Amino acid sequence: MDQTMSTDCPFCGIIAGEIPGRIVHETDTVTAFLDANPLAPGHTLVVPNDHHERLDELPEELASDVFAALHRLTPAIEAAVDADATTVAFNNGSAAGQEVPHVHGHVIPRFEDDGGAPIHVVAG
Ligand code: D5M
Repeated sequence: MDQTMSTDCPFCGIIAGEIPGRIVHETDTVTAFLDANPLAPGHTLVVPNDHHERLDELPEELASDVFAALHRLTPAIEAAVDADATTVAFNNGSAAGQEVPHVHGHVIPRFEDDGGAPIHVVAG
């Protein structure tokens, strides 16, 4: 795969196979892997393979690929953990809680009995 990498980015390392990651889906442009600090079982991150820090820095076609992966994966993740719904969110910039500077969509399974409260997607 031809990947635009940033050397000190953990997500680039996972995509390149240099850092262990629990990858659940990959294409030439997008990879999905389990979050190391899950807010619910099945919490998954969907990332473009090329390193870009913020959503608006993605070429439009790559943004479409990320959304297409979210579209495909969200029901599959719900089914895998028997969830009733999902919270799908991007922290876009450090002031929004983005800790890893590589665009990533969180897919967080939600359950009828989890209270339905809004989730603040910040690493802890
Ligand atoms: O969320 C960053 C998320 O990335 C946070 O939920 C932990 C997760 N994380 C950090 N490092 C790893 C590795 N190496 N594998 C899997 N998941 C990881 P943010 O939106 O930036 O606050």
